[in-house]
Amino acid sequence: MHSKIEQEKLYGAHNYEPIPVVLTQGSGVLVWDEEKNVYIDMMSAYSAVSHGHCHPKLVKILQDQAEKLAVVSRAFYSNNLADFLQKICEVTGFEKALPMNSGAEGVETALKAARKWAYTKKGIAENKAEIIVCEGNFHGRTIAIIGMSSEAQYRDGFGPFPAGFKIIPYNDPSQLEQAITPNTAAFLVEPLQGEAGIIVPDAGYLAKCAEICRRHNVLLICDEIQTGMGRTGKFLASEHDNVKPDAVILGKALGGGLLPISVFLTKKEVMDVFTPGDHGSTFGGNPLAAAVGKAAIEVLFEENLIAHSKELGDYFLAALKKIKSPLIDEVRGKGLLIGLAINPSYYTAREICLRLLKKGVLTKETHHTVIRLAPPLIIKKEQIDQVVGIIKEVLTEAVIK
Ligand code: IF1
Repeated sequence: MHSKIEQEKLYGAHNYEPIPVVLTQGSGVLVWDEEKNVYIDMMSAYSAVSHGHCHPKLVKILQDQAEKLAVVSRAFYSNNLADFLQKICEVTGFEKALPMNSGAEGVETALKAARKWAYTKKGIAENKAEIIVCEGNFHGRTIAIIGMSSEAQYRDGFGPFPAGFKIIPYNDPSQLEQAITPNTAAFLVEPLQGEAGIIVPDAGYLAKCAEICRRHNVLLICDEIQTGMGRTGKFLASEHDNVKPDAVILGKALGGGLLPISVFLTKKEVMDVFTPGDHGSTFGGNPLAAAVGKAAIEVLFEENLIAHSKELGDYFLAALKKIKSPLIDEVRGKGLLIGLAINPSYYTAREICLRLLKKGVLTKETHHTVIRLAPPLIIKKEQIDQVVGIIKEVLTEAVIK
């Protein structure tokens, strides 16, 4: 067994079962392991590395800012936070932004804002606010967030959980209508479900939910931590349904593949529920994050990565759909967020991922049967062709086995 793997197992919590490869370096779409084997990265760190590994412009901005001013807390103003907040508001069309660090912190911020808005603006009785989420949701790992998860493993052993959450089936607007009560504050939903296995809802699903929410004065909050920042071929995945949610959470790629940055975006009426001291974070909106976050947005547009994600995603999806193999149950996705569902009667997705690893394609399974194919948005057509060829090889060899 690899000494680094042994060492990590000796000292680290066993809260993951990583694919057995020890990465040492990354550049663009490529990563290298200790034996200098090179891999095409089809995971992008769960869509946090959309700009490619160690993007030169973003690394430079990180270095320059780190030598100037990195962390001061929000006890004071800093000269570049305002520029980041203005940029993210202008790009998304929201009036207000609240910067945090991890995606889960961004989601917790949204939950708190929705509840306080329910009490102070909608007139729901104190402690009676309800928030609706979907089966198969993934919004993070805090107690409140796993409290609204439908995944037993994420909940087992961590109770008790906060009240005030309802779970409805995904991709069925009538279920939302039925679940809403006078105490409903918000509906929190992923435009595509990532962790559930890259589940793409029917076209128009989000638009119908938006109409229902509007009619019942319920906040529509989209978790775009994984689907945002151009991943699905639009800046926000909610744009595919021409929906402008009441609020959005961004994370992952907002950090440019270099550091954790998340942000809660909404209209003034909602954000104004926060008064000084209500909510915060030591690192939220720090000068380093503000510099990198603003640049991460700028690079997406400068390098035309959003349109590229759509074009290359459509190309990738079409190529995968052409593969004829009994091992493939389904190919689905949008932009460069694609899931390859493997027929479990043949292999687990992990077994296929291990075979892909041997041929230089790095990815991981989600939910036992789905292989995630979500490369950095900078990927070139030739690299997609290479990956498709390797997938074909692996599936052909696996059938013969
Ligand atoms: C893990 C996958 C899981 C997210 C959405 C919020 C968060 C995430 C839509 C929280 C985070 C990560 C977490 C990581 C594996 C990965 C993941 F969907 F991307 F594959 F787990 F479902 N909303 N997703 O996808 O953001 O606090 O992590 O910054 O926890 O194992 P975070």
